[in-house]
Amino acid sequence: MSRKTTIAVAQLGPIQRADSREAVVARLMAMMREASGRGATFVVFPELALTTFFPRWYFTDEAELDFFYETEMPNDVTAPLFALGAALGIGFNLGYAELVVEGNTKRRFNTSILVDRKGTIVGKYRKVHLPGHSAYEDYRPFQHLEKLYFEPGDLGFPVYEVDDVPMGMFICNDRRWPETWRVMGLSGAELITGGYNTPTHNPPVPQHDHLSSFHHLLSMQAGAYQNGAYTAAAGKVGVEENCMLLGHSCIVAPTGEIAALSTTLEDEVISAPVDFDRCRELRDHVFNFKLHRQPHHYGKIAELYD
Ligand code: CDT
Repeated sequence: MSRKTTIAVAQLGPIQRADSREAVVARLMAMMREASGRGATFVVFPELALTTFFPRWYFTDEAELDFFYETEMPNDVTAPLFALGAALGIGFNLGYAELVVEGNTKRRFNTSILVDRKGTIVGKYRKVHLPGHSAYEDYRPFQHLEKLYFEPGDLGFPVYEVDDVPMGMFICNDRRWPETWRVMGLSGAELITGGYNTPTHNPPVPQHDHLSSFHHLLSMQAGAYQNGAYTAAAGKVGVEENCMLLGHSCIVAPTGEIAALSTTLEDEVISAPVDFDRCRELRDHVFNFKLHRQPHHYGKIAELYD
């Protein structure tokens, strides 16, 4: 990928439970075509992009739960997306629920991948910061059972060379945690991308509901600026199965400035020109890690908290 290019975010409107994966992939492909038509060489899709956000329900039937997971990637349903990406020469980040069968054990992760411009998977990330709760909670109008349906990611925060650009990933709640960004910043990430499903109502703390967009953009802008990286976030947005999900998918420059922001609660492509050499404006000066960091004072950050 050239140091100067265009990147895009493909925000998804709601996916209802009855919607087929085939229909969703057709939507993703339409947005990939639009992104490519704007000159984008990379496009970001949301977290758990192939289905509705299923952790809002409590399932007791394992087969019902298994339905939402992918056991291989690409698979028959997603292969056309990979083929289109390769034909158009556009890379992408895709989030999905991953089921790994190891002997008699099932392992479940909230996963995303980086796919290069040739359609090859070059990186995988499994969500580290799982929000929500692990048991059914009666008082909630909808559940947030990520702690029941996934185990914390076991891959750390890797940074991969994707078409010559060092890239890392976050998934939704990860973007609120400075450690997420810093680990990838320290590995030299110049583009940090991810998807989200953020309900605008958070039942345990409803007094913060009006701040959901502010907290999202605050996290994205601070993460970009403090690590001198471009970042892009794709939301699944709008009213999905009676649950309102936050919009404001965005692309943020290393200066922390918002370069593109979605304005609808539907499928929407946003794009922005990027110049990865601009990361140096931060990394060589204010956030020159080698020159200015004082890690001997940061030990507590990597200790257990109790
Ligand atoms: N999917 C996901 O991680 N959602 C969480 C909801 C937390 S409630 C504020 C998020 O951080 O957006």
